[in-house]
Amino acid sequence: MDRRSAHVREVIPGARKAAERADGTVTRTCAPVAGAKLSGGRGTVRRTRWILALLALTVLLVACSKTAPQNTMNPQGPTAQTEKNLLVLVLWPAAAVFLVVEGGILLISIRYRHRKDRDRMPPQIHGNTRLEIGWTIAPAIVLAVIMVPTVSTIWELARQPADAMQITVEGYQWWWGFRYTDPDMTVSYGDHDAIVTADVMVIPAGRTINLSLTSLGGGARSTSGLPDHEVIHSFWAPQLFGKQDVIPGETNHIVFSADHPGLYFGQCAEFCGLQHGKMKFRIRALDETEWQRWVANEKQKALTATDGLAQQGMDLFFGTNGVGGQCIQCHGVGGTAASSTAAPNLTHLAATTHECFAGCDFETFNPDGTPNIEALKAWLRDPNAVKLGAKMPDYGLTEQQIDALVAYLYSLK
Ligand code: HEC
Ligand SMILES: [Cu+2]
Repeated sequence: MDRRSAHVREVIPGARKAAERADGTVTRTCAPVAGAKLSGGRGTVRRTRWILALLALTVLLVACSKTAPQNTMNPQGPTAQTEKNLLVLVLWPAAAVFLVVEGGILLISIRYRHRKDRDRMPPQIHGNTRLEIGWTIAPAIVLAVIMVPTVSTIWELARQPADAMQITVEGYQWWWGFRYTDPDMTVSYGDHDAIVTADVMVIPAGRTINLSLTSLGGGARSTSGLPDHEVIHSFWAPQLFGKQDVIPGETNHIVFSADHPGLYFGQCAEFCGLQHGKMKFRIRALDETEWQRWVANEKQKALTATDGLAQQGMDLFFGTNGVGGQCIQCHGVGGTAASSTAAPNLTHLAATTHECFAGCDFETFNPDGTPNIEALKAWLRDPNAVKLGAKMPDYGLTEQQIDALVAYLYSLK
């Protein structure tokens, strides 16, 4: 007589034999004793399961919107189109494999599930060389076939055409800077440096653009003058191009173009610190006329405030009268003494194309086009209160100083 518990007897081959009576029936199996009830109530368990499944489905379906601005399946340029083609190409074989494998699992687990009247253990199979060779070779063939379009797409997208427009993308914690490095994109004053913007990358529609991506640190610079807090970001505008890592000390490239004038949304896709989720950007593609107008405006130095309140703000910004002057430690304003590159360049902060600020966390303008004064005031009152962790300190400005600074900043068209 085997004195071990029933389940031990079940799992050890041979032990079962010992449990078998001479007439072939088994002394005890895993089957619940007739009449035994499950505690807890089966209905509640089933209902909870349904609710959980529905919740999961809801969360999944929320992602399905044809009009979502960051939809990979709705490409608006050749790079995103090429990437989508590859995705769809791989998706079909993957769907077929999924159906066969998951269908098989479902079919077998339903067809051969445990039943009350089935007492016998099914035959125990160990190893099947032909099957194992089969399911090793089949996926290898599928992967080898998929590799051909994948590798050729990688090569195709890595090509950098010589006539492409060059823009350097700089990742900071937590905002994006854009530097237009082509010789015809220099400003018309001072050392004729490159046009520099933040948050919104303005491009000419239809023109091929070669982005050089690099990470430059945390906005503020350490006392040694070197960029601080260098981290890895990822640059991603789903309708125009897939993700590309932005790495300190390295230069990665994205070559892309936008088919039509329009607005495209993007964001950082690599966890880079506290405000990673709000490290957004926009790409504004303009038609040729509007593009020329934008370039001409960006080449101009910052306007000098003439209005009384804005003038006060300008004095505070530069510390002209011995008060203020902190702003120029980090921000640059074209054609003035403020030349720091540690924080967003403010030369044309209030240009209509610069529609969002601080990592596109805030709208620069209200829907009717008027300045979004409240947002900028809240930012200056205490950047960390509206964007936790922001690398811009709270300077304890008075409401009057904030009004003056806001007036100045909105004069920078
Ligand atoms: C220690 C460096 C530092 C100083 C000094 C500083 N800022 Fe900033 N500022 C930043 C950083 C960094 C950001 C971007 C923060 C982010 O988006 O997370 C920023 C963002 C801004 C923006 C939004 C710009 C854009 O295009 O996104 C404005 C406007 C601004 N600062 C105004 C000011 C004013 C006015 C002062 C002076 C009172 C000032 N800043 C002082 C670091 C600084
Ligand atoms: Cu980031």
